[in-house]
Amino acid sequence: MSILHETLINQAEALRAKRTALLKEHGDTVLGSVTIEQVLGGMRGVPALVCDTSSVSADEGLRIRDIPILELTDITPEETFWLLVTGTRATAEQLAELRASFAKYYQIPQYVVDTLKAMPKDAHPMAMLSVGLLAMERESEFRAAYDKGAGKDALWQSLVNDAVRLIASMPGIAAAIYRIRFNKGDVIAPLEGDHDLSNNFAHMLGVSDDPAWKELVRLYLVLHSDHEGGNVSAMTSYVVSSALSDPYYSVSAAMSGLAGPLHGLANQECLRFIMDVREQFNGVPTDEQLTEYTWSRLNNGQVVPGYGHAVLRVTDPRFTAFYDFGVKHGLQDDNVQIVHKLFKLVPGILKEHGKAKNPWPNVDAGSGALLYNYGMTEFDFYTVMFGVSRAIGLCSQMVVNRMMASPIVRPKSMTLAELSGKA
Ligand code: HAX
Repeated sequence: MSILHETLINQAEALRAKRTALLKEHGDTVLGSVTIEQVLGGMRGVPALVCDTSSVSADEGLRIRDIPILELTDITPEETFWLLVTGTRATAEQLAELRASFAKYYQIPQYVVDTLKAMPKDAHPMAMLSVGLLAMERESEFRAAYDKGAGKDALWQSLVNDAVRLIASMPGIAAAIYRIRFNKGDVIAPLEGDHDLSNNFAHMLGVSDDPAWKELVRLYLVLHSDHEGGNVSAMTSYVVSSALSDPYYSVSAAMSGLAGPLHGLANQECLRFIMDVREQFNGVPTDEQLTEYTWSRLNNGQVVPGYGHAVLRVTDPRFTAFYDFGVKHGLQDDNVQIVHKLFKLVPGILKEHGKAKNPWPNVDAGSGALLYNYGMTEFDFYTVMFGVSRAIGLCSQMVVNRMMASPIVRPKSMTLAELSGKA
C-alpha cells in the first residue's frame, strides 16, 4: 500500500462518517430556493454539488484547500495533487514516493501513440486528447476491481491507482499529440529516473530548453489544476464518475467539455484575438485604436475572449500570476504588450457596454501569449495544456467523492410547460 493510500485511509472513514451524520442530522435543512431564472440560466448559483478540493469566491477567486492560489505559485504539480486530494501539505518523503509513482507511468502504451497517429491529420488536438484517454481505458484498475466485485466502500483505493496513472500519463499523451499533430518529428521518450511531472512534460514537448519555459510549464500545470466543482469540465466528470464509470471515461468526457470556446478553448481564442489585433495594426495598437477595435467587436455581437466569468467578480488571481511571470521574466514582445494594454482598457469598456457581470480578465486572458513567447505557437494546442493540468483536479475530486461514497447524480428536469405552470 502506498503512503498516499495510507494517508487517505483514515480520511475515507471520517469523510463517510461526516456525510452520514450530515444526512442524518441536517438532511432536511434548506440551503436556498431555485428560481425560474436559474433553471433557464445554466443553474447559476444553485448550491447543488459537494467539492472539498477547492473553492472559488466572487471577490477573491480560487483557493485550494482554503489556501489562496497566489500563495501556491511556487509549488509543483505533485505537491498540488497531494494538497488537493489529502488536504495537507506533503512532506519530503510523501512527495518522493508520489514522484516515483508518477514516473512509473510517464511512458504511455504504444497503442495510444498508434491510435493518435491513426487520427485524421486535421483532428482537433482536444479530440485527440479525449480519444487518447479512451484508448487507455482498458488499463483501469477501478473497472477491474468493480468487475471482481469490490465493495462500494473499497472502490476508492483502486481509483487512487487510476488517478496516479492517468495524471502521470497525461503529459505523454499531450506531448505525443503535439509532436504528431504539428509534424514536430518523433515522439520524445520521457526522461530516465523520477523527474518531476512538469520537467518531464517540458522535455517531452521538445519546445524549448530555456529554464524559464520549464518554470512556465510548472506554473501552468499548478494554476489550471482545479476550480471548484461547478465548472463544465469538473461537473461533467462529477456526473460521469457518479455512475461508477472509471476515470478514463470521466476525464475524457470532461475534456470534451473543456474543448468548448466558452470554457477551456477560450485560451486559444484569446491568443487568436491578440494575433488578430497585432495583424490589424501591424504591431501594438495605440489605446484609441484598441478601444475602437474592441467596441466594433462588441457591437458585432462577439465576446472579448479572456474577459468575464460566471463566478468571479474581480481579476482572476491566476491571470495575476501569469502577468507577474511575464513581468519577472521581462517579456516584452508584441503579444505580451497587447495583453497588458487589453488589461488596461477592456474592463472600462465592458463596464460601459453594461452586459458582462464581470468586466475583469480570467485565467485565459494572458496564458497563451506566454506559451507563444517560448515557441509554442500552435494555439490549437493550448487547451490540451489546460487539460493536462485540469486532470489533476478532476482526479482529486473523483477520489474524494468516491471516499465519501457519493451516489449517482440525478437532478430533476422540467418541461417548459411545467415551468410556465409555475409562473
Ligand atoms: N465580452 C462580451 N460580452 C460578454 C463577456 C465578454 N467577455 N462576458 C460576458 N458577456 C455577456 C454575455 O455574453 C451575456 O450576454 P447576453 O445577455 O447577450 O447573453 C452577458 O454579458 C451576461 O453574461 P455574464 O452573466 O456576465 O457571463 P456568463 O456567466 O453567462 O458567462 C463567460 C461567463 C466566461 C462564458 C463569459 O464571460 C464569456 O463568454 N467570456 C468570454 C469567453 C471566455 O473568456 N471564457 C473563459 C472563461 C474562463 C474559463 O472557464 N476558462 O476555462
